[in-house]
Amino acid sequence: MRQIKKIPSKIPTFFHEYKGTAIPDVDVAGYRLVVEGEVSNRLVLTLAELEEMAMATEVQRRFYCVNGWSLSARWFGLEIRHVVQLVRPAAEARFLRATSIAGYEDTSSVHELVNGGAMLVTRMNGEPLSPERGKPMRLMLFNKYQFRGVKALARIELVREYRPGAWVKYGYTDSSIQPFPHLAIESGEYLMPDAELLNAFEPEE
Ligand SMILES: Nc1nc2c(c(=O)[nH]1)N[C@H]1C(S)=C(S)[C@@H](COP(=O)(O)O)O[C@H]1N2
Ligand SMILES: [Mo]
Repeated sequence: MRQIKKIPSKIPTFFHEYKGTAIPDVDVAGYRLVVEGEVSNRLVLTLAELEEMAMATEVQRRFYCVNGWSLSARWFGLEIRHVVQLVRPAAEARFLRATSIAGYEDTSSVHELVNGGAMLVTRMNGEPLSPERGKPMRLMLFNKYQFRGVKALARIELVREYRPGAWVKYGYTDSSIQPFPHLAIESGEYLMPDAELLNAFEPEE
């Protein structure tokens, strides 16, 4: 039986790879995002290099979690369509796989990312991303559930093959945003529960 020791008072956000442990800080000076796979122009980018690109923009958009809440904020970064133009993937490489520093991954259709204005985000509401929010860089989707939007990005690959990510393995076969009402949160920065609260959830047997 499912046991909940304590009812959370905050909206749980998710960082599977650090569940129950402290989210480590990231050394921004040593950080590099690698974009590779079936591309003619492999990219290695520092945080500053991405932020200084002329195509970088800021948008006010809402993202949706499959667990029924949504969050609107200002996001600064680079749209995936620019990343695709820069690396020039092979025609067969129709998927984009994103992997976090600690190994959480998900794979999305490049077409869906480009169409939905997906971005590599480095700032939320004008501030650099906090470790909870995916410092120093995250992928963000606005037309699909955010479990595909990998936080604390280490690597992007343009690939031929789809591979199910963490949430699809849990049984979410379709990442389309469902029409039921989501709990709407406006620009909240302090939503991440502490480790104690995360531990209050007992996994289902
Ligand atoms: N690396 C990593 N990225 C992740 C996740 C994760 O567990 N690990 N969870 C995803 C899910 S399910 C959601 S809803 C959002 C939560 O983003 P937030 O913490 O900014 O609310 O991050 C997504 N990106
Ligand atoms: Mo989520």
